[in-house]
Amino acid sequence: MRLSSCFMPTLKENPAEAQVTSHRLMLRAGLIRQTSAGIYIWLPLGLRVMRKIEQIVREEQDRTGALEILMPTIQPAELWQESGRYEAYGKEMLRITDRHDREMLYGPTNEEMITDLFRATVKSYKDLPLNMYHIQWKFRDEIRPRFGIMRGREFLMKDNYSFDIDGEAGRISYNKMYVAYLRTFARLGLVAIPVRADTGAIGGDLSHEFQILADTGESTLYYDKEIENFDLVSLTGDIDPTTIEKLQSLYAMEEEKHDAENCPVAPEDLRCAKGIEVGHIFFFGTKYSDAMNAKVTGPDGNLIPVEMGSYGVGVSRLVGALIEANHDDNGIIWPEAVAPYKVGLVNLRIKDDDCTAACDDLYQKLTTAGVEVLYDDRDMGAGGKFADMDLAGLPWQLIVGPRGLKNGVVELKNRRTGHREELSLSDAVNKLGA
Ligand code: P5A
Repeated sequence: MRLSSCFMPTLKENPAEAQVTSHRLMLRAGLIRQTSAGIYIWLPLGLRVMRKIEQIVREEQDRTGALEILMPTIQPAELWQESGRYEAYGKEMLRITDRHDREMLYGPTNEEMITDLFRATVKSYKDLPLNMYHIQWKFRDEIRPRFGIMRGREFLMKDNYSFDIDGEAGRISYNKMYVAYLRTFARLGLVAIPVRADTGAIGGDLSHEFQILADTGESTLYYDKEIENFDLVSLTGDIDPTTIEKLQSLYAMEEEKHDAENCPVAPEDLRCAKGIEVGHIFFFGTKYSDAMNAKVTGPDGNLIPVEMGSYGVGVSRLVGALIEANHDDNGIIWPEAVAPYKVGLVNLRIKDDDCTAACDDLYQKLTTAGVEVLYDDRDMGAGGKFADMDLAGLPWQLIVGPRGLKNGVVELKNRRTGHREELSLSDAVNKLGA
């Protein structure tokens, strides 16, 4: 993509409304624009990052055998009246009336809708286990939307729902998701601490939140430092049940539930850190299947209410959380797995024919090799170009100027380490294309 034809409205100044780094950088780097409180337009670069996160989340779901569907954003009120949550959800639910005066709502989550799908279509235990997910926009009329897309009103969530014949099978599904979440966050380059959680509006008795560590996190966590020894980032193979049990038995609590006096962890082994909740999983058994009469025939012919769990990843929130975990004073530092482009190609002298010919050639060769390149072909000073590249946070900067070209070299800078090296043009293509 040529920057001259890309839409990347950057801001020089820090926007006054942004309190946290990720919000500030997302606005400054031209990733999002607010349209009303907690509602945003995703601009080209921001959208590319979100799509990459979505794809990693999708691949890890598909790996577990979960099936992708797409449920609508608008739901009928009746389903929520059946489950009892229509009143209970209160003002956080955006209620809509259609032209026939039917009560509808913009979905804050989809337990009711999928339970309705299930009861209408699945009749026998032989069709279980079943796990379906979708990646869809949600609306929650948060009382205090803040931190940009981290606590938005409209946000993108991956949510899935498991159906099992009994509690034991339900817990196996739960643990499968638990592992899939650890894998997903590890692929995003994040350390996510699984914390025992309350089940709140979703319900049930078993629940974990996945919290990534960041100083600007909204929650304060206390956890056994053993958890770090698990090296969560490299826990990407198949994890055996004993390891999962061990991990789940380790102490990790939010501040509100942490009781310093009765904490089972010795003070020297206890860690305290701020976290951002990027995922939340629930096993709630028959809460919705009882309320909505979702039953299957068991092996003996009796009708059995199905055991369910639901599992959510904050896909749009992850864009902000990733920035909180990956930035410096100059801007964003995208992990390669989610970077909007891998390489920023900086043409230092657009008016110099040789320089521009060399850049055009590099752009073409890299693109042909399948490398995603953002080519800064704008006619402006080097200082502004360097500042924009650092702000945008692409993992590699390939800097091309007339002086280097005289010696047949270009400069390659690693955004994270700041390391620079001079390379021949062909070595640069080979290195970045590898
Ligand atoms: C689980 C999936 C649920 O809604 N039902 C379906 C369950 N869980 S949850 O914890 O309420 O939300 C799941 C994840 O969504 C993200 N999230 C948000 N992201 C941005 N803005 C918000 N206002 C917001 N609310 C929730 C979080 O990452 C959360 O873990």
